Amino acid sequence: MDSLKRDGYSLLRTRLTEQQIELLTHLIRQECKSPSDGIEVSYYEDAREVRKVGRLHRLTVFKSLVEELCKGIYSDPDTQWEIHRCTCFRKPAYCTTELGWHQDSAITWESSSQDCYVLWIPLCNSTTDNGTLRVAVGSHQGGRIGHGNHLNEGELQELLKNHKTKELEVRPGECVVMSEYLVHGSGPNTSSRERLAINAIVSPVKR
Ligand SMILES: O=C(O)CCC(=O)C(=O)O
Repeated sequence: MDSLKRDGYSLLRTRLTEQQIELLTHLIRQECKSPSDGIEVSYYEDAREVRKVGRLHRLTVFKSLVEELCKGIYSDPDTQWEIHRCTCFRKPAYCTTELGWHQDSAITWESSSQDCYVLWIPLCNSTTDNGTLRVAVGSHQGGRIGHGNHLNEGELQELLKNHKTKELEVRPGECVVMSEYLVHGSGPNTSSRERLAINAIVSPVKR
């Protein structure tokens, strides 16, 4: 996966089936109505638009499907994977909120000392009009910026001088793998359909 090294992201060869997509979509909608023990349902930052469903890896089905997708990261099928976070962002139709540019790595995060990857898996067709993932190509090469996670305005302006941004169009169940240092975010959903996507921070278990 040369593009993962060079650009900081790549499309995995593993993907979810239609039945798996339907199941996960159904479970996420249920969790939003009535969260199971340990699942966190909140809003993204102050925006009372974007629903954030966190700790989804506590549900066996999410855990095992994410582990299955991880097999596409390394060619060694015996690698075991640890899931640090698994979250869904649910953007309703005509939602103006954007997820700001950030890295999925921060000095204070428990997982930050390991070799981490981020998986991003839309459960619907993810396009430029419904708030798909946007990336700053190659931005992982500088490692963690400041303390990591959200970039301040100065850091962002500096970064955008040196890196092109790209909106990734991804089909349902396909999986984008990113470096934990890749600067990314997502746009507003101007379409008439809800946009659901899950992401997971994973690392290989050291043996
Ligand atoms: O699903 C999205 O809109 C973006 C998710 C994301 O950037 C993240 O969870 O780090």
